[in-house]
Amino acid sequence: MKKAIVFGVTGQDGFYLSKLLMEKGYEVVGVVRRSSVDNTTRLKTLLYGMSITEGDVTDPHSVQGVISKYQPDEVYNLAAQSHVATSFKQPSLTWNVTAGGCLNILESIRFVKPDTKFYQASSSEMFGSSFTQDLTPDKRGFVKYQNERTPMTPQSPYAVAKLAAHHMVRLYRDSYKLFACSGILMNHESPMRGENFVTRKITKWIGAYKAWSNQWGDTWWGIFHDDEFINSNQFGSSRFPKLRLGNLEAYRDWGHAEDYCRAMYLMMQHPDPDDYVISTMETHNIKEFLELAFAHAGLDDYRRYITIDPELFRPCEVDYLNGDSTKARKTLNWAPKHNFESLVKEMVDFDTQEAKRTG
Ligand code: NAP
Ligand code: G4F
Repeated sequence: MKKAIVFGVTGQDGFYLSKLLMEKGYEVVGVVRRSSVDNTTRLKTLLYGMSITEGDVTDPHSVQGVISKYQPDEVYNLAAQSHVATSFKQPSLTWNVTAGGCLNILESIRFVKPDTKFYQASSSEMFGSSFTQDLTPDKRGFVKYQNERTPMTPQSPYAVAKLAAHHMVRLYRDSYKLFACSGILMNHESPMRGENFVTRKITKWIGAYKAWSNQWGDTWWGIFHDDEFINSNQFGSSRFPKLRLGNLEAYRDWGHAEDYCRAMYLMMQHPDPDDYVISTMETHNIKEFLELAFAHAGLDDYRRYITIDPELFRPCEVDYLNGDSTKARKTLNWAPKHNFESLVKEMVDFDTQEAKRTG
């Protein structure tokens, strides 16, 4: 039986990766940091089949202790301060967890068990403002994309930290001959997505709004909108806050976390360690996400339900991500099973059911 340690097991990808590894017959050890309230809620359906141990990637002793104790075949580093906007407010913490954490794991593997395979969760945020540009086949326009050869110009403290970790992985692979690989993953979402990322923020809001309007909105006089609230009548007897969003113009290549965790696993099974871009090869802006999500929920024009909050704009933005994952598709025989439309619908349906269930 192979043994895998997963750092960052309590996050979105921790859930899908642990589930996959357990289905493949692995013994999975999840590393959970100390918290004053339970942070293993995403894992509730998996906990009976895995071991949980305490550790924090910023603490080299705890990292080394876990690797010494469990002597893993594979280590996956999903741990990060992963919110881009937060990284502008907490750059030191982001650096320590996201860059330093990766280094602590690499060093522990080097000293304790150098034949351990290592996966690093690199990010398409590292491309920042960069893209590669080719003429379209009819030579009338250009197609813009990012692949393994695209230069990287990170636009946030998070992306700078991820890029430092990414280079560290390459260095440990080249200099110490560790089996160390990085997945340069484009945005990936699911019903397990953190609630303050834009996709889940939208679908959570839709679920909550539908639950509210089932109770208050189905009256003959209809509902009344002002700038901040949707009101059940002109007196605002019951009010529901509008969905507050920032920049709606940015393009993201949104995939499903389940597909992307399968790509992580495949990278670790390939005979040679390498870096791979993982993407759907399709890009949409936030307005397109909103249009599809609201239409699927049976709501009319999304613009009536949102309010733009300048506080939610970032000091620097990544305007355009569109991954070219040809290398992973050819070398790892990987392809996504979900698409943009099925992803959006799954998230809306999940959050609508959840809001109904929890009242
Ligand atoms: P996530 O939901 O934010 O999960 C991050 C995980 O890191 C959580 O388990 C968190 O624990 C843990 N963590 C944070 N600080 C830690 C520390 N000091 N020590 C140990 N663990 C710590 O992120 P995700 O969406 O699953 O993404 C997984 C990884 O892929 C992250 O590294 C992210 O940066 C990267 N990535 C994500 C995407 C994407 O679109 N999802 C794309 C590219 C790369 P708590 O639960 O206790 O907070
Ligand atoms: O959902 P987001 O916060 O994701 P972002 O910044 O692209 O980062 C995610 O993907 C990266 C991979 O490319 C990961 F490495 C990273 O860990 C994370 O998982 O924001 C997406 C877009 C941005 O352009 C943002 O400005 O949505 C825009 N946006 C507009 N209103 C908003 C909001 N983002 C958030 N979080 N909240 C808003 O209200």
